[in-house]
Amino acid sequence: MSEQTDRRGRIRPAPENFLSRAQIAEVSAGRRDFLRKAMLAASAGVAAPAALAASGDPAILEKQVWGATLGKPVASDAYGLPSKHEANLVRRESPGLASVGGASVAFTPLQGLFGIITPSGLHFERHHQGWQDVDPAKHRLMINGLVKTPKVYTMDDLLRFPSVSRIHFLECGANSAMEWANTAVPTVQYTHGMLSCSEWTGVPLKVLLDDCGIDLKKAKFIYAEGADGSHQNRTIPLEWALDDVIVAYGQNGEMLRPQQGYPLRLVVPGAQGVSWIKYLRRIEVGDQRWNTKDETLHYADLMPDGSTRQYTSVQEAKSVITSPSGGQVMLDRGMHTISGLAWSGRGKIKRVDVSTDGGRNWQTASLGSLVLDKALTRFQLPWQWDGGPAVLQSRAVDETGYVQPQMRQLREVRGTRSVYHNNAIQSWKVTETGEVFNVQIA
Ligand SMILES: Nc1nc2c(c(=O)[nH]1)N[C@H]1C(S)=C(S)[C@@H](COP(=O)(O)O)O[C@H]1N2
Ligand SMILES: [Mo]
Repeated sequence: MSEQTDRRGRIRPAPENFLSRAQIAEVSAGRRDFLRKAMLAASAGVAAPAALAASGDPAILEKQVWGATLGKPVASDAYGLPSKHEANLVRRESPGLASVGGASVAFTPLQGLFGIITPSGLHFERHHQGWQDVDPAKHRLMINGLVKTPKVYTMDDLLRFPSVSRIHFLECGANSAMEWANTAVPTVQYTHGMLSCSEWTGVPLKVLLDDCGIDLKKAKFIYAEGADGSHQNRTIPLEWALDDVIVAYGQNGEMLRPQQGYPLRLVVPGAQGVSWIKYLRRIEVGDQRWNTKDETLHYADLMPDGSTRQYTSVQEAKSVITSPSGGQVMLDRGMHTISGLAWSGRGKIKRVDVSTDGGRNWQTASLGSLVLDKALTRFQLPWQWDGGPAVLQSRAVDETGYVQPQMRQLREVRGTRSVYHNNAIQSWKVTETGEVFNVQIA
């Protein structure tokens, strides 16, 4: 395991993968001991900046190999990759979650990211029947149903339309699904990592529907379908289709990654991930919901009385502290910065409150410079850690006034056997030894 990655300030990175609590404690105890000794030896009573030089820190005093040798030539004809020191920061599959890799999920390492954009190579992946590298020359999009002229578009056809580029989050409706009954996974990568945010580029769906002459008197819904083996499909209300839905080919300035649906996917801002059809091949316009197998049972809410609540496609306001977060270790007391992400499928984030005492007292966090509609929003709060136990929480409020619920409030309505749409407040417990654990408090 590399110690260089997903670190923030004086916080040790989360363990590479599932470790038991005992294992986490063991690893971190050894590491902390080492650092404490090193720091004691280094700082004995000297003022901060001078302390480094006086301590004889070789990292600043000695000439390093990169200052004494010729650097490597330009990386021509090659796609640039992150530093080898960042090799620990990768998507990971939660062990035991799915038995088949083609019907699984690889989670985004939220604990190691800055700002609001997810690097494309770290965007979470969720496939129902594996991913494909579709040949764009053979890919087509058909629009049919309640339109004057059904059409079949090539990728070249689509690239001739004026495009829009918008930043939106994409969250699977099953994000945080394991946590309904109790805590199940140790790190934010697994509790919240079915969440990513990109700049998406493509043609507004409205433009294409107009191009085909949509029958606005009769049309009420659209149906979208993927070209992969799962033929993932979903009904989407026409109001959304005519509002901000994009037929997208671009992701963060380049073509979509194959795992994200190259060469074409639907972007349905604010809706749960399953509506964002990848490898998009067909859109049909109709006057009622299709109620296909996928949308009737999956990504719908099992209620305590055994009934299924359908059509809850909007991802309600949610937030999570990504640093410090589960599995990380605080190396010393004093100044830290609590940092995290907030988002709402209903619009912009208005405010994020942060508590360090399990919800008794709240402070308003500062929001990053970009506060966008249906996008991840970065929040921060300076925190003096006195070395005592603490429970860190964040609570998002969106522009509709909706307040992110406590787990207890959500369970009162949804019970403990639900799967989808868990947007409860997340709690991280910081112990006196600096370890951070995923906990649920009453
Ligand atoms: N064609 C197709 N589209 C799909 C899926 C799929 O398996 N096939 N999975 C859906 C689900 S459940 C989610 S959460 C998102 C995940 O998108 P990502 O893999 O780009 O993160 O894609 C959706 N669109
Ligand atoms: Mo999903």
